[in-house]
Amino acid sequence: MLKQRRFWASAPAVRALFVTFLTTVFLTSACSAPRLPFFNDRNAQQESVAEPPTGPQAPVVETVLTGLSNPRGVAVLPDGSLMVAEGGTGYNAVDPQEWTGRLTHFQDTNQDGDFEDEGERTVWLPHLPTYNTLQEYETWRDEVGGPGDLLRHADGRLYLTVDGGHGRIGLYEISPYKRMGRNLSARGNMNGLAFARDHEQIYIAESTTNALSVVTIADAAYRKVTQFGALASGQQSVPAGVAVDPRNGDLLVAFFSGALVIEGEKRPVIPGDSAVVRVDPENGAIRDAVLGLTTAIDVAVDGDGNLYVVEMCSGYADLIEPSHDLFDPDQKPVHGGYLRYTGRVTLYPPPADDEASPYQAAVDATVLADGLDMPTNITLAPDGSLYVSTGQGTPNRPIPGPDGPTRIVGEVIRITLP
Ligand SMILES: [Ca+2]
Ligand SMILES: [Ca+2]
Ligand SMILES: [Ca+2]
Repeated sequence: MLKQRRFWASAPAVRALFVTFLTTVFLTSACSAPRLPFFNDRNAQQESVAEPPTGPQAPVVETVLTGLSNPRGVAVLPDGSLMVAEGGTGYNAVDPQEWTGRLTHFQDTNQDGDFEDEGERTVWLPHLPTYNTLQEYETWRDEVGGPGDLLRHADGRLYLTVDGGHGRIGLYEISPYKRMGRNLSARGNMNGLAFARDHEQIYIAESTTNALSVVTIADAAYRKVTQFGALASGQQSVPAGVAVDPRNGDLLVAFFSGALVIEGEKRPVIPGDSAVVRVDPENGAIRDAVLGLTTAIDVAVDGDGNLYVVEMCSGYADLIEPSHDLFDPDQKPVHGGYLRYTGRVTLYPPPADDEASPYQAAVDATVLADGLDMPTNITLAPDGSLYVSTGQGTPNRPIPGPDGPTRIVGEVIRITLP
C-alpha cells in the first residue's frame, strides 16, 4: 500500500503529481520504456519523498501542518479552516505562563494551499497545561499530556479535553469568541470525545477508569454508559478513542490496551491485544468489532459505516529511565518506550449484520497509511477526508527514523480517499 508521501498541500503541486503519475503509468505500460522517475516536475521533486502510490485508486497522503508540539484533536470548520489542540512540549514549568499546551486556528486566507502565510495561524489559548508522564508518573515512556481531543459543535462552540496531570483535568467549553468557559467534567483522563448525533451530549472515553461515559451539554449531567473489563493478556483496556456510528448511534471505542509486567519485564504493549468494540449507547452492551490490533488509539466512522482505525505503533522499544533528560537535544537517538514510525491508519467496511463475526486486523485491514510516527487522533472532515495527528513525544528529541536518526516533530496529515 501507499507509504506516506510528505509534501505541502498545494493545488498546483497535487495536479502536477497526478499528471506526472498518469504520464508515468501511460509511458511505462504502453511503450515498455525504461522506468521513468516518478516525480519529474521540479516543484514536485522538491516537495515529495518516499514511494509513489500503487495506482490511481491509492489514497493521497499529504502533510498539511508541521512543526507542531504534540498535535492531538483537530476540528475542521465549515470554511475548511482547522482548529488544532496541541499537547505542548511536556515541560511542566512552575510558571503557568510557560506552559506550551495550546489551541490554534489555522486558516489558509490567501488560499495557496498552506497555512504558512502571515496571519494564517491564530493562537486562541496559548498557555494550557502540559507535562510528561515519564517525569510525573515514572512510566519509562516518553508520553506528553495536555490538551487532547477537540470537538466543534454545530453552534460554533468547541469542547476540549485537557489532561495536565495531578488535578488539572477538564472537559472545557470554549466560546466562538475564544473564551474558555465551563468545565463539564473532571473525571479522570478523557482521551477521546464524540458528539451524540443530536449534538446534545458528548461521549467520553475515560482511559484511567476504563469506562465510557456521557455528559449532557445543557446541565453537565453525567452518566456512565459502560465499564470495560480486562483484555486478552489480563491488561487494562484503556479506552482511548470514541466515535458515533451516524447510521444507528452505536459507539465505536478503541482500546489502546495497558502495560504489563511479565516475569519482571516491563511491556508497554502486547502486540495484537488491542481492539475496537461496538457499544450500545442505551444498555452498554459490548461487541467486538475489530480484534488483533496494536495500540488502537482513535476511531472514526463515516456515513456508510466504514470504520477507520488509528494504531499508534506496532510494538515497544528502548524504555527510558525516569531520570532521562528528554529535553537534551544531544541525547543518543532512542525510541523511548514505543517503536517510532510504525503507526498506521486502516479501514474496515461496515459489518454485514449484527451477527457478523469481528474483523481480524491481520487479514481484514485495508491500509490507508503506514510508517507514521506515533499518530494519536483522527478526524473525519465533512468532505470525507481524514486528518491524523502524528509525532507524539517530546518535540525535537532525537529518535531513530526510517532513514537514520531524526527528531520528533508534530504534524497533521490529510488522507484523501480515491
Ligand atoms: Ca496560505
Ligand atoms: Ca504560502
Ligand atoms: Ca478522537
